[in-house]
Amino acid sequence: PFLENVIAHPIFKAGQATTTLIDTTPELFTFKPRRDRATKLLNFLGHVTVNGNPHAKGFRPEKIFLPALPPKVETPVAAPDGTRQLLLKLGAKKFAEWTLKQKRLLVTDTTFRDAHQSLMATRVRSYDMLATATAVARRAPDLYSLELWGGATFDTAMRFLSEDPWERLRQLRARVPNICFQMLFRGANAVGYTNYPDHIVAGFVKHAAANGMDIFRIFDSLNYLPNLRVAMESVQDTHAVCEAAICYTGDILDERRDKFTLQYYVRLAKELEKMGAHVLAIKDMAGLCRPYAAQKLVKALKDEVGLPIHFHTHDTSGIASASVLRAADAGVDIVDLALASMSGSTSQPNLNSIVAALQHTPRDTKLDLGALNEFSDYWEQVREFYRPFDTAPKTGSAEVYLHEMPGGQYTNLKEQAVSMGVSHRWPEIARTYAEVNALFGDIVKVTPSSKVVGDMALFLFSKGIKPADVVNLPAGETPFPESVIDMLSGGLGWPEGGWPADVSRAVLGEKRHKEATEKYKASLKKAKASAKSEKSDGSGDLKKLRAELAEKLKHEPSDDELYSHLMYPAVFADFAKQQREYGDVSVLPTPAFFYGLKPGEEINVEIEEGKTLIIRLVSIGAPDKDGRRALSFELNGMAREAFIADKS
Ligand code: 3PY
Ligand code: ZN
Repeated sequence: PFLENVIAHPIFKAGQATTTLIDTTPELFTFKPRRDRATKLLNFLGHVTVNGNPHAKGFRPEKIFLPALPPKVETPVAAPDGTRQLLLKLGAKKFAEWTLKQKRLLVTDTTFRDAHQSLMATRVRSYDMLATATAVARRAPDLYSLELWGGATFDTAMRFLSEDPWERLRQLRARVPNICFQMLFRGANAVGYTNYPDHIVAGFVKHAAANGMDIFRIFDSLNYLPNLRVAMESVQDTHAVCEAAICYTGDILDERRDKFTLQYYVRLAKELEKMGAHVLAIKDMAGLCRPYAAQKLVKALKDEVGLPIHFHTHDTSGIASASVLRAADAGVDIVDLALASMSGSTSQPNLNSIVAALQHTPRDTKLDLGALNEFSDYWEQVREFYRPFDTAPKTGSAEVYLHEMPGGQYTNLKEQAVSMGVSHRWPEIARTYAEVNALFGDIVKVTPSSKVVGDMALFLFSKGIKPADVVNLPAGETPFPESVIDMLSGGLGWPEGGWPADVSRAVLGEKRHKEATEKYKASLKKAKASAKSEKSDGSGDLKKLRAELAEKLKHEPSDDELYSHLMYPAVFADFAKQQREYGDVSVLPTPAFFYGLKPGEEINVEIEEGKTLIIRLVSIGAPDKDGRRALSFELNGMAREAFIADKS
């Protein structure tokens, strides 16, 4: 088992093991008891088959799904060098200079992250990504990056898919050695929803970079720049690219909206450049950056800052492709797009069509459209597996300019409205969301601030309180959602100009309102005073946290376990329990994972390279007197039974 541990260690796998690996890696000496992986998987399949997967929303497809055919790829042809090799060779600064020199429009493919976060509640499993990853590395090596991690993927992987997000990162890295990997990082919130201490943010960044992350897009949900500092500096200490984001909201072309103006964005961009960003992102998370606004903004930023500009938008309006093309005309360096069958609506604009649109023009992306179309065909089949989660609007809508909801939140809030039984009143809810935004003084809305606006909107809607009337409520006496109280107390940092005093007073009560005001004033002074963050190394603190977790787990935690636990303690505990019970279920094909098997259905399950189980469900027995059903399987041709309590 010791040798197995060594061979399985990522440093060994990466061919970078020296003898110090043994001295510095105590976990090599922790031996997992031999488990019967097949038995655990049969139990899992049995449970899902009899009782359904609790995360599949009760959906039971009639048909047996055929496996999706991955795009063709000749193996063992090695993946050609790509941006990852360039980054490792040049270092982040020179890599950014290289980026600036490219004439072609560079493209980030968001299919593995934001596209499914925005269309399908972030439910796409590693299995479906891994099946096409080898082809992507070989047939689209000229992509600038693959956005495949961070944002909501970290917790949903564990929470709904029983998957280890760190494993996903390493498995994809093993298949795609050549294209830069990109993640979305929520500044001081890392991949969570609240602010974390500096040393946790810094440790997380370091661990992600060591496991293959190359580009960190860092943003703050209120554009409160001090919240970006620790993450930015931590990235600058690694090999990776520090891509700092300005979150775009409002409309720079509308002169009546004088808060989020062109000057405001240029000022932020210049600050980020000073803070050491290698690349600047325009993060238009709701798809509000209209075509002519995109052109004007990109032109101004190109004139005023020396960094490559990366444009991120969503197609919620249906015309975001026009924004991308206008941005390209204005000289934007990189754009985010999603493969055709995973694009449009609340997702990114269509990668394939933009590639086609730019062929034979000066900004030709030089990507292989035939390959991209095959990738899209693959995803069209895969998307079928996720039908219960696929709830994005079917068409573009100009309503987005009214409610300004980010792509990823739209489907979530709509789901919440369904579960509250008020989905038929959606237009009112959307209006309330817009009114809450106005109440808060018109703010940037993106995770987690967008969630707070949503919480407040649903709260007021369910209580029948009009947002405009909040300021007339007796101060501090209404049981507002905890998230709202925390945000107005400065828990997420501060919006431009602070919170409106009358709203803060009504929500927090006089005493806490005064404290919050003092905190805000102090933050303004501090932001001016500190050129660099005073982050302590926090190693003592991490040691303590690690020891606490060791106590819980009854073994020395790995860094994966430590950071998963620190981000999401309860979710991680459930995930770890599920792993002990069923083993690694990420190896199951997606329909089997969500919907179980039908009698006669057979699946191939590769539990490790070269080790495949052929599992066939033969029959499902009637419940016995204790309500247990016997499920007959064939496992590699041998009869096996699982006894499952029928709780359906
Ligand atoms: C996230 O934070 O998950 C986002 O996608 C924000 O746009
Ligand atoms: Zn997005």
